[in-house]
Parts: sequence; structure tokens; C-alpha cells
Amino acid sequence: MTAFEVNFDGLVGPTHNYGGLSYGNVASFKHTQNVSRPREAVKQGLVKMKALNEMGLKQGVLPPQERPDLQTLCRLGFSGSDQEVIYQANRQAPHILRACCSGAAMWTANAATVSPSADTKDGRVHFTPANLVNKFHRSTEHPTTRRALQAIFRDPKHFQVHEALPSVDHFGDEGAANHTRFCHEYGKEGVEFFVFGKYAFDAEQVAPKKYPARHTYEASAAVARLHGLSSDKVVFAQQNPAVIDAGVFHNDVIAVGNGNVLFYHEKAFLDQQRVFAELQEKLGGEFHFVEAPDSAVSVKDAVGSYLFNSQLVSIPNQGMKLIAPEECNRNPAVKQYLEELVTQDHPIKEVAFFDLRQSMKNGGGPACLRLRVVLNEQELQRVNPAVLYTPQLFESLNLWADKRYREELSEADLADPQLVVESRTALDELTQILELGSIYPFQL
Ligand code: SUG
Repeated sequence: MTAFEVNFDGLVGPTHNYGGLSYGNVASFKHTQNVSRPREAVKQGLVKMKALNEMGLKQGVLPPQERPDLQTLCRLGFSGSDQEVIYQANRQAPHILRACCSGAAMWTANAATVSPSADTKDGRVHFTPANLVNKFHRSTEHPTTRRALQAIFRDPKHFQVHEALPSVDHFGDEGAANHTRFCHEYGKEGVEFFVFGKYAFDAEQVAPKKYPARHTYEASAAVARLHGLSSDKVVFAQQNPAVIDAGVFHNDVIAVGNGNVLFYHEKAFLDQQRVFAELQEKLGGEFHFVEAPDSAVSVKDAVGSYLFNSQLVSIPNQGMKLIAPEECNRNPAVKQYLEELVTQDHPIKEVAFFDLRQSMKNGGGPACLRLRVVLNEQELQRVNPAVLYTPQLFESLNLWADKRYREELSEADLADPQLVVESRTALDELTQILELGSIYPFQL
């Protein structure tokens, strides 16, 4: 049966802001307390979805989270009316209020890990929402993420949405940002490639020294087990700790794969040759390892431009295309490298640049904004159709953003109790547009 890669992009939420919350993510730190532009941010994402859809790709939408996160603030001891909770949190712990306003769920590459039915033992599509324990502001995402996935992938005959792994550093899980599926055809069994930053139960193993390794081997192994993957079709690899210390907080900041292509930086992985030999052997057939040498693109340029956070997509009846952030076009070394790259002998034939500046300033490029879900025709028909991209949906989401999103948001605005009302009104309307039912704490 024919199968497709469907990209589910995260909609930027109404409280998108620059909280400086992600230690180890250089862009997030650099832009701390900049004034954000939520309406522009959501529209930049919508423009990318529209363009990919017009390239002949299938596209879906994932909703943002309820923010400010009153539920978490109450768990932390703030009480009273919504207004009082916000007021007290702002007075006593403004950093906690900031974290509870984060729009970080827009980066849906971290929402979950997804295994297509062709790879799993029970022939269903499996999802494990990521616990994101390494960052407080993200650790609160997974319950709503799970409800959103369940509202989209409803049919238990075809889909299984697991619970997140135990929320503790030993099972730190950052989702699909550290997971790539290789295949010769989307509908045939592929090889699932899990990349982690450290071993949780073995202190003898190498690990980064400066920045945290967010994702553990133990988390990757647990997800592979939960999804019923066959061990001869799974490859585990450790990220090079030196690149984590240089700001590569997820593998998708240093490598991207699609089909039988892995596009990566020379310094991405530990024990690279063994890893590639295993990938080659387990996939079989032709495999393109496209290496960007450090002499052409330094790790600093890779992190600064987000070259590897491009989406690598197969355009129907053509080759593969890199969906790159505009920053790559502005970095002379990266630009020159890309001009050469598309002339080489491998499937990557074209590059398209997108302005995603609002997301990029928090360390989120094109690939961060999407969760890839491979679905066959039958499964696609079982997906909640209201979340699948159409020109009409593009129109209604733009109108919705015009009506419900602020143009600008500063740190001080996060303490405005009116933001709670505005955000809930926007999200309530969104759940109707996307026909999700009740998924947010304020709706339950
Ligand atoms: O988890 N930034 C996100 C960026 C996630 C990017 N995702 C992938 N690479 N797949 C993070 O570090 C910053 C929020 C702030 O500072 O306001 C933030 O959470």
C-alpha cells in the first residue's frame, strides 16, 4: 500500500516569548527577554506549511498548549483566582511564571517519537510523547500532547499513543528530534535510528561537560521496545559530546535524514564508522551518507545557521529538497556549501529558504517545527481530517491569528491576567476549528 510522510507542524501559541529558558541552546540564551511577535510567528509557520503543501507534500497541524499554565502554577502552591495566581507568581517567582508562559510546544519535533506501522510488531502506528524532563518549561507539555495526539489519531485499530516515559533524567526523552527513520519506500519496513546524548546508568561512559545531554540511551531503548521494533531494524548512536558542548542540544541540529539519505556534519556522532556500517547493513541496498566537512561548515556555523535543522523532503516525482532557514542563505560559508551540495551525486537536488526568524531566535528551525508521521492510505483516512492542511484551513487559521494573537509580547506582558483570558479564548476557538474536542486543562 502507498504510504506518505505527513508533516505535522506545531502552531505557534499566543504566548510565544523569549524566556531564555533553555540552557545549552545558544539562540534561546542570546535572545532572552527580546520582545516577541506572536502573530508574526504563527504566520511564518503557516507560510511554511502552505509552501510544502504546494510542493505536493501532505501537511497537518498540531495545536499549541494552554499557556499561561495555571495548572502547573497551582501545583507549585500559587492559589486563588486566576488573576491572583498570576499576580503572586509574578511577585514571588517571575522566572517560574516565564517558564509557565512558554510557547515551546511549537517545536513538535520534540512532541513525540513516531514509528510507522510498517516497522512495528502489531502493525499499528506508535507514538510516545516525549517527557522533555531536562527543561522545566517543556516537562509540562506531555499530558496535553498526548491528549492532542489521541484527538487526532483516534482509531485504536491503527494507532497507539503511549504515555510518556517516567519523568526523570534517567529516561530523558526529547522525541523525534533525536530519531530518524530510513527506508527505500515509506510504506516498506525501514530502519529506525535513535540518537542519544548520554548513558544514564553508566557513569564510565563519555558525556558532555558543559551543557546537558538531554536524551538518554535508556529512553531510546525504552521507546524502541514500546513500539515493538525489531532489533535488526534499529540502530542506536551517541552524539559526539563535544558538539553538545558547542550548542548542539538535539541531533536534529547536526544531522537530518530521509529515505536512504543521511545528511550530517563530520563531527555529529561518536564512533561514526561503526554506526554507518550498521545503518548500511540493516537497511540494505543503496544508502547515501552525505557528509558536510568541518572545513566547509564549522560546528559554529552549523549551530548559527541551523543548516542541519532543514527538513529533507522527497518531492513527488523529483529528487529531495532541503527546506532551510533563511539564516543559511545569509551565512557565506553555508551558502557556498549549499551551492556545491546540490551539484553532487546524491538525491538532494534543491534548497528552498524560509523566514522563520521568530522561531529561530529560540533555537527552532524548520525541522523543529514539524513532527513526521508516515501513514499509509488507510491510516491517513482514519486521521481527524480537520487537522489536515487545506487552503481553507490556511485561511481560517490566518483569520483566527489576526483576531486572537497579540502583535507583540514583552516580559512584563506575561504578568497581564488578561493574557490568560485571551489565550484561552484563542485555544477554545482553535479546538473547534481543528475539531479536537476538549484537550486543554481549562476545558476538562
Ligand atoms: O527545547 N527552545 C527549544 C527549541 C527546541 C528546538 N527543537 C528541536 N531542535 N527539535 C528547546 O530548547 C526556548 C524557550 C525560551 O527560551 O523561551 C526553547 O525552549
